Amino acid sequence: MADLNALAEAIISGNQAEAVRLTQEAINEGVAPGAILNEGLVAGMSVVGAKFKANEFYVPEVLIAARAMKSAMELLRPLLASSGVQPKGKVAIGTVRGDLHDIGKNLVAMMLEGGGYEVIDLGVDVSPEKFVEAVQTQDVKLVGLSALLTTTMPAMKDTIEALKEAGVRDKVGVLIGGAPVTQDYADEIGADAYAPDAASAVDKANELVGA
Ligand code: B1M
Repeated sequence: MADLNALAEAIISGNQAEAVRLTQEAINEGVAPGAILNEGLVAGMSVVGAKFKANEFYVPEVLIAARAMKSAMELLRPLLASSGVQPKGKVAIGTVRGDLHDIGKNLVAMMLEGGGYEVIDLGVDVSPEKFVEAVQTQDVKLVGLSALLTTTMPAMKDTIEALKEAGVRDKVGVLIGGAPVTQDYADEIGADAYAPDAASAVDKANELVGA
């Protein structure tokens, strides 16, 4: 009998092989893909996020858990698509123009995926135009901007301005973060939310899309 609690535990402990095995077992037994996602993978990643926030887990543990989650997601993704389980929404995330730091952005992307979002990762050094194009061509609900350098923070403002100029600013929520970024800066440039870490990013995303 498929054990979704054990699957959540495998994610929390970052046991990739066990996470894949339990996911496959649940699929074979006909457990609904949405239940495997929410009661197994998302439940596990929520605990990981809470532990990370509480400084009980550090970056390596989160990366290992996210790797287990991603491997299990590979099995589940095609089934979720065909069973009509809707992600909470699409998030286009990237590190802003001029900035090559991606460790934090990748963590945020993985936590968002673990939180039930479809993530379009635009990579690093992403121009405002590229963010605009993602919003215009895909049904994006949230734009996530990451910056690690004080010198690239203004590119966050430029990106928001570009969204306005393209007439798509009102279609999306804008979430920003990165070590030098603050709530004050988010307010100053007109972002919708700021998150200090990857787990909070999921909470903020949920608030913004009403999930
Ligand atoms: Co760079 N670097 N770096 N660097 N680097 C910093 C950021 C720096 C603080 C180091 C220092 O001087 N003490 C400094 C910035 C100073 C400043 O601007 N005030 C700096 C500098 C100066 C530079 C270069 C200019 C160095 C040079 O070439 N002279 C250069 C710039 C290159 C460029 O981007 N154009 C550079 C290059 C590099 C490497 C390539 C060597 C490497 C990056 C590798 C990579 O990312 N693939 C690197 C690294 C690793 C760092 C440090 C050491 C670590 C950053 C990191 O990954 N932290 C960093 C010093 C430090 O922070 N201790 C430093 C771990 C990560 C999990 O945390 O990214 O903060 P973080 O993400 C967190 C939160 O911020 C938040 O959630 C994450 C998880 O909790 N968050 C979001 C992040 N994005 C978010 C988005 C959200 C929400 C939350 O919503 C969308």
